[in-house]
Amino acid sequence: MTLVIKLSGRVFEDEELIFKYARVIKAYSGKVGVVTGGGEIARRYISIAKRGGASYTFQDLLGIYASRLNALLFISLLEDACPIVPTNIEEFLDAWRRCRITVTGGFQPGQSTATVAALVAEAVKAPVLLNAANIDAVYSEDPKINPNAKRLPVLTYDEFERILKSSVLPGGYELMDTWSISILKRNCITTYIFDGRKPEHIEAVMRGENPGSKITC
Ligand code: U5P
Repeated sequence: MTLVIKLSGRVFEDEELIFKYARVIKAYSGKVGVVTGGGEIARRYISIAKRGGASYTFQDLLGIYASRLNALLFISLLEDACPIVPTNIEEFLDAWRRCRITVTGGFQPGQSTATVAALVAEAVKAPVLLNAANIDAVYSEDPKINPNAKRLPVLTYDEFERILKSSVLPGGYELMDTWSISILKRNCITTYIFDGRKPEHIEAVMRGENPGSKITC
């Protein structure tokens, strides 16, 4: 099966975790598309640019370049990944045709890497998108604000959209942005959101388990 996975930028803050993900992806026998988030580098650079009065365009571009740096780091750990980081969907598809593993970061300002992951999943006709997130599942409310928030193992995109209060500012996207949801919804691609600190959850999803939240149309 074709595997499309979005790696939260937070993964790149833990060296051992990066190596573990590289091992899991190497061991997978099928075609893989990986989308890397911008993480701490993106947030730090965006914050400096913002303080200095830079436009949202430049703030987003810094986030995009940070996510590409994470993509290149990941590529460097995989022998059979395409050596270039695609910068748009056409370049992604070109790499996808030539290589078993294609790793990419951001594409263009105004969106998050969740939208890139949705566009990639759509383009390669992936039935599912795996989101190794910085939260272990979707909750009825932000569990950091309300500790009694309910964990939701299964939900629809409509329910997810109602819960999600995503900002559209550079570096401010949580979990997923609304554009990514509309792309996943129009293709009926199932999304699995799980704790990005647990690479073993990829295999769990492949075995038909649901280690976090499963979102369907
Ligand atoms: N970003 C974009 N376009 C993309 C991907 C990312 O503008 O296609 C920017 C956003 O500012 C985003 C940041 O918040 O890079 C880091 O990506 P993410 O880790 O938030 O997905």
